[in-house]
Order: sequence, then structure tokens, then C-alpha cells
Amino acid sequence: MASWTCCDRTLTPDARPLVMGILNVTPDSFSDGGRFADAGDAVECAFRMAEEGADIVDIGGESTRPGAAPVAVEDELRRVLPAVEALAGRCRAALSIDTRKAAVAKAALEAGAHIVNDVSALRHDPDMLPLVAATGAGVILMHMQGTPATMQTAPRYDHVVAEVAAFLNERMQAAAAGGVALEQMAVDPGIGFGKTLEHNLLLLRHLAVLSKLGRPVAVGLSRKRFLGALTGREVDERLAAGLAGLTAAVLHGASILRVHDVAASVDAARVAAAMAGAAEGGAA
Ligand code: HH2
Repeated sequence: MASWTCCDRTLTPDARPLVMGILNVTPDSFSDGGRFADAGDAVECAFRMAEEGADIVDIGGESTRPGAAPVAVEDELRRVLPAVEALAGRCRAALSIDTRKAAVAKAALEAGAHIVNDVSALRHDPDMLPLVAATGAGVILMHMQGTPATMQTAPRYDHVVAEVAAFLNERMQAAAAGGVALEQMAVDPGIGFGKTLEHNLLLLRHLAVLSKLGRPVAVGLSRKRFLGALTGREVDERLAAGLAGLTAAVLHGASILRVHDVAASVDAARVAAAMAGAAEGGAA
């Protein structure tokens, strides 16, 4: 994959895609909300994820699950900032802030974060794009149809893969026009964000179309609802399903994997990447 510039770091996968461990410091995330009673527990979890091989820890203080309530900026800051401050300079992994708010991203970047993971692709807050341009932070531009409050009501596309690719291309152009370097950008189809089961599967099957945008493709499918629809499993029983999805995503070109279960995902990513390499090498 192309390397990814995130402030003073350059992230390049060597033998496998980058693994991004999820640290939700929220009371209401769909799979792990309310897990951390205080920032100390969250920080410990982040160190453990880094030990297990996470290249990035993605810290989020606002749930974006379907129907989630918005969070005030002060509350979001109160949730995420202590964790960023405790990890910056100490945790081996790069730090990502999962937010749509520029004030939260700015405080996190000043405290030592490297990446802004913005599920609105820099559309929610007009101050976000100039912030990313000025700081040189890495940015994940994610596709979403609608908003978290409404997105699963009736998702509709004529050609989901082409529409998502066109949207991401347009957001890359908008970011570039605002002074964000291409090297700072990664793109993400936004699995589950305004998509039916069929839409999710089509996007995962055709990730190669998104790779053509020339930037690393991030995929977040860990424990998501479509895995439950396919297996009948509850959210905390979806590890095997998620690893199968992750493996397929790597074979189709994903190079950043956003996951809850880091150790298992690192192993799966290694095997999948080796298989992808063997497939590229041609018929034996
Ligand atoms: N998915 C979620 C949140 N942030 N960011 C990117 N780039 N890609 C994703 O697919 C993605 C994301 C939703 O998952 P989670 O953080 O586990 O839950 P919640 O939003 O309820 O906190």
C-alpha cells in the first residue's frame, strides 16, 4: 500500500495491513459501550492493544451506531482527552481520534494524536478540513449516507460501489483543494453507515474499485450488525464472523483494519496478507 503520513509519523504496512484497535470511551457504543469506568481502564486497554500488535489506537467519545444521540463537545472532550494525554509519547501505536468535531480533534492533536478519523469525511464541521491541513494529521475520509440518527432508515443507491467511490473521490478533491496532502488521506466505505446487508457485501467484494483512488483503504466491520444478520450471532459472539470478513477484505485490497479484537485480527491479517501476496504472484 501507499504509505500514510500522519503528523510526524509515516505508517506503512510491511508484512500485513495496519491494524487499528478500537477504544470506545462511551457509555453507549454498540458492542463495548460503558466498558471503561474511568480513563485508567481505557488507557490500560490501549497499551494492551499496542502490545498485541495494534499499529493505531482509535479513541472515540461519541457513538455513531444507528440512532445514537449526539454528544456535546465538552462531554466528548471529557471522555477522550485524558486517554490521549495519558497515551501520547508512551504508547507505541499511533493515536487516532474518532470524531466529527474540530474542537475535539484539535485538542487531541495538540495532546499528541496523529490521525483524525472523521466518519463525516470532513463535512460535519467546517473547521475540520483547515485543521487537518494545518496540522498534517492523517485523515480517514469515510462514506456515510444520511446521519447516524437516520442512516439505517431506508438506505438507497442505484449503484452502491460507484456512488461510494465517487463520493470518496469528491471528498479527496475537496480536502486537497483545502490544502490537505494526498499522502495524509485514507478512504473508508463506511460499512453499516447507511447500508443494507447487500450494500455492505457489494462494497466489500469490490474494494478494489476504492483502491483505484490511490490511497489506503480502511475497513471497519468488527462485530457489526451485518455479521449478526449472516450468522444469527449476538454482538459479543461475532469474532469468527469478523475474522472471516477481515480476511476477505484483505484479499480484496483493504490495508487498514479497524477492529475490537486486536490479537486475533493481527494473526488473521498476517495470514490473509500472505495469501494475497501469493495470489498476486500468479499461478504456481
Ligand atoms: N465504524 C464505527 C465507528 N467509527 N470509523 C471508520 N473509519 N470506519 C468505521 O467503519 C467505523 C468508524 C462504528 O463502530 P464502533 O466504534 O465500534 O461503535 P460506535 O460508533 O457505537 O461507538
